Amino acid sequence: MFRFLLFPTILAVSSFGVLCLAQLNGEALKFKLAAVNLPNLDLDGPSDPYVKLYTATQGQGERHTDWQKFGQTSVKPNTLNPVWDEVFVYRYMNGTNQRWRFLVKDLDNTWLNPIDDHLGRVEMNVDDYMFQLKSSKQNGTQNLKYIQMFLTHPIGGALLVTPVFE
Ligand SMILES: *[C@@H]1O[C@H](CO)[C@@H](O)[C@H](O)[C@H]1NC(C)=O
Ligand SMILES: *[C@@H]1O[C@H](CO)[C@@H](O)[C@H](O)[C@H]1NC(C)=O
Ligand SMILES: [Ca+2]
Ligand SMILES: [Ca+2]
Repeated sequence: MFRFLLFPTILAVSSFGVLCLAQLNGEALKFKLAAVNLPNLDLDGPSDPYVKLYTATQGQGERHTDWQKFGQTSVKPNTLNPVWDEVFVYRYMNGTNQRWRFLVKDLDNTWLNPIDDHLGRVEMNVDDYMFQLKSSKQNGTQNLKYIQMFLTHPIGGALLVTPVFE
């Protein structure tokens, strides 16, 4: 008898849950990545870059463990100007101080050189990214291609974040 009672309750809870999620989930940002002028840290040809994507929110980001990985690109072999194909989806919630940390690395993974070199790093507040997107739209640009973020550690290259609208 318990079973018969339980069933409608679960239905009601789950549809309520869907409504809540729709409100809390924020806006899905889609973007692709490219980079220009990366440093070359290989002796036998250009770097083999890839990117690790991390995020932290409000009151976080001081400790290393605050950063959660939410994506990683493929490796583009032998190039200092990689264009990655992956489309990343990020749940944006305005005003919650979300931050991105993107690490660009060079795949080494050889016996002599087992640790991947750093090709650059950038951190950005996602509200700032959205502000830049909005202001370039207001300037009447259909020709917005990307938001450019300059890399540090080491300094040199830049990461290009290209919004994907579908
Ligand atoms: C975020 O919220 C602020 C203040 O409410 C608003 O001015 C801004 O346009 C919002 N930004 C986005 C990307 O929705
Ligand atoms: C948009 O135009 C304003 C005023 O001309 C300028 O200050 C701003 O930098 C422009 N924004 C972008 C993203 O081009
Ligand atoms: Ca290397
Ligand atoms: Ca190489």
